[in-house]
Amino acid sequence: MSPLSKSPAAHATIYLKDYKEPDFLIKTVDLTVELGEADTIVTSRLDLARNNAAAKKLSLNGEHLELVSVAMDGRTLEAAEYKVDGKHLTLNIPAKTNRFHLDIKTRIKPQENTALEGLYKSSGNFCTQCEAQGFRRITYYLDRPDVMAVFTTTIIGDGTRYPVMLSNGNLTAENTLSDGRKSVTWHDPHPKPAYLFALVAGDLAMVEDSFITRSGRDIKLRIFVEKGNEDKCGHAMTSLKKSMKWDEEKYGREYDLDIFMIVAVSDFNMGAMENKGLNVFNSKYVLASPETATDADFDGIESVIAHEYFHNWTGNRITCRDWFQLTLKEGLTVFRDQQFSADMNSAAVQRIGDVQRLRAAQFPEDAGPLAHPIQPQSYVEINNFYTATVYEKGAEVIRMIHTLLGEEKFRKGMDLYFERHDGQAVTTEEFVSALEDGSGVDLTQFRRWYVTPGTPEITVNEKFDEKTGTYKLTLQQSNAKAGADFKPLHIPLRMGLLDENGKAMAFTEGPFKGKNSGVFDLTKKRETFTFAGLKSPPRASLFRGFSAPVKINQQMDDRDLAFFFAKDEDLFNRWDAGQRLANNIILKQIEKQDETAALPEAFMEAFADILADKDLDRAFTAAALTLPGEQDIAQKMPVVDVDAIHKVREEARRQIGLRFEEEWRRLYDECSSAPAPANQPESSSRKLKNTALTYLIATGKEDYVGLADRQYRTSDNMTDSVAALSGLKDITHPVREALFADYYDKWQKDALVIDKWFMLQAMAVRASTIADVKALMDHPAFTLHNPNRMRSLIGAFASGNPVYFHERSGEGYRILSGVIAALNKTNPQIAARLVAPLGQWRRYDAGRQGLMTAELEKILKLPDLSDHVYEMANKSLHN
Ligand code: 0A1
Ligand code: ZN
Repeated sequence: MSPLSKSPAAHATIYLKDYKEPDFLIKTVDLTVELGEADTIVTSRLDLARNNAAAKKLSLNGEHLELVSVAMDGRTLEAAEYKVDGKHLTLNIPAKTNRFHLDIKTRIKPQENTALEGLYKSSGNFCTQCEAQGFRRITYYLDRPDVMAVFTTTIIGDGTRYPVMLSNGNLTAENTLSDGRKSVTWHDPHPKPAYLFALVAGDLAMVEDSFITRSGRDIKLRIFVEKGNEDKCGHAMTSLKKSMKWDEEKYGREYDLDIFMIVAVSDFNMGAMENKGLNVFNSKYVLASPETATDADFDGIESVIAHEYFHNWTGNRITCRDWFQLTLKEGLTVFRDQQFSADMNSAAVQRIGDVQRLRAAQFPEDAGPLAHPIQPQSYVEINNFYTATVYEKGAEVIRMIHTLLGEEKFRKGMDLYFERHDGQAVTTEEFVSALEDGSGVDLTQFRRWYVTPGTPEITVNEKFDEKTGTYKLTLQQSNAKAGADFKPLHIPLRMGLLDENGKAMAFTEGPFKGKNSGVFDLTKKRETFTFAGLKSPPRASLFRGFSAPVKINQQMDDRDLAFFFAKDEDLFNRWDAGQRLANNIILKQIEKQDETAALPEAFMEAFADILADKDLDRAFTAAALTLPGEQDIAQKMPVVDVDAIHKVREEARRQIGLRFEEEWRRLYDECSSAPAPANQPESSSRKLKNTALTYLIATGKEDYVGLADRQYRTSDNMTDSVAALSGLKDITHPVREALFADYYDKWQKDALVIDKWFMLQAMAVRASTIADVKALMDHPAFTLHNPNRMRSLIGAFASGNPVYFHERSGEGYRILSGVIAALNKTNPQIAARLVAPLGQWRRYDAGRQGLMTAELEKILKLPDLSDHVYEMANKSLHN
């Protein structure tokens, strides 16, 4: 048998319009996996049912498999009775055969699987990753989400090497076989697509807890980790229990098996995976102690644990009909995890973080060659569509539905969605219809969000008639990516009016009469809202809470922005006004080509006001006092000048550091010693303290290098340690070198902690950076084959260090394309994810454009170019 022939059609495009129901369905699967050191043997019995009377052939997906045997209804088939190529096993099915079973035996080698898809080994343990199309690397199957089957899985292996053997559902049998091997059987009663299948086997430690559901069922909660990490599971477990409770209270959703398991593995392509009853996590999103994880890591764990848990209803019980519907589960589940985190923490700070992430990752994607609607219409490789657009913009789309319907009607719509579609594989259209029917709100025009790429731009025009006291607000929509047949979207505009002192002016008429804030429906290309009966000209605070994922063009000078920064009662808009103000000022300084010019007084005063406001949440203050990032500023330049942005921003930080030096010192001390204010977590204080530290270091005074040194040496938590290193990363100074050396020495045995060490150095902006990055690639602790380690150096360099990634010689680009070439062979999924920074080439000067496109062309000429990398590089170059 020839298992690995060449794929039939190279880089074929798959279209949503070609979707067809499956010809056959699979009712049950009985899977036996015999784990071995040289070979793993997978035997499956599939119970199949005809779904299309005319179908003559059954074509099962299978890749990187060796077929050992196939039998139909008990009769082993001859080689002439089926066809195998690199992607399928195809059988003829007689016309009258409506129900039959297949027994298929395959041989695989998980220990050689570097792609981390299907069954693979991580630190000596077996684990699986089947989303989106990994199951076809385990056995021949109808590997598509609209084929949902009941799985029974038996795992057989050496019980001393692999005492823990797990799969989905409930444990039903555990035996020792006559040959001494261990055998364990799991049964999952919920029909599911193959992408939710999971299997884990290894010598793992377990941490156990329980949760009583609102109907009184006692659920076992188990977290499995490598031995020695048991004491780092507490936060993950607490987060899980909070998530379970929250989903019951907020959405009425109860857990549906008797056991919920999480396994942490150190080699994982993504963050985590929602396999039914057996979530597999990147260890980064499970393991934490204050000594080894930062506050940001703790927040990340809380939100990823919640995300995967929430998928049990939005993703697993109701799944996607096909992969074009990915946002059905991902947009909705991100929205739910954001809501959860907002409820657990400061809602305003959470929202600021959500929007920062959207603007940093999704806006550039939507403005560049890889732009796609949240429901793509075609793809070459589905793994390339686990994007910021499908996830983060997808979540914004759900949030807009929530805003348009209001809390109560949204819940009614969601209830109907769960009731109507439980146990089904559905489309986004079915989701929107359920929300419409449950709420009674018409979403006809709103549906355009699903198929429109690009970020809408809203141009604002304001007029006030003194005589009549009438204010006219005109908004115009446009979208550079949507093309000539642009159709206006239905956009929720949450807004309020302020008087000249910053006091809210209640609406005098209309549906929000007497209220300070309301949601208006923007549905036309150009639309005017009139507000009458006003005594003085109002100032409009628009898109409060970022009520729609749009860009706003509103004429505001520095004074206007400073006004909103100081006064807006909407904390999100307050923060945003500060960011816009800082952006404008930095862009003006760049234009002047005089980076040392003094910052305008209006800006300094606005900063001073926030610094002095003791009533604000410290985490909010920290966010408000942090300048927009270099990439954020870059998005506003016609041709990005990475060097000018860096210089001007650093100079602004130096001036702010010096101007408020006393204040920063006071804040630093206050936040280090005084306990966090009641109702604020300690992490808020650390955030503000470390913001103060970076401004103090920015003054350039030697004293503050000493302060960072002291902070590092006396720190009892990773947040403060990393902040000290981060504050010093850009300078060349004996203290810096000593601290980085000490950190490595101290933590070399803890991979997640060492990832931070690589990342900080990859993001350093100093003359030796390129040489440092190259040296780090040769460091004994570096490997391209662990995704976390690779991302911490190469990902951080390409996406987090604009100055040196875009260094004029092109060396940064060459480093990246070399890594892409290497990973194209071993882990194409991860290789493809690295292409995007090169795809931004149109944003740079001619010299850099030439260098970046040269690397893309080189990538396209690689021998054995994977579909993954091909699609990203080809679109990056030609779209
Ligand atoms: N569904 C997961 C994301 C995920 C997707 C693909 C993976 O492997 C290729 C792994 C995880 C989530 O949204 O968390
Ligand atoms: Zn997800």
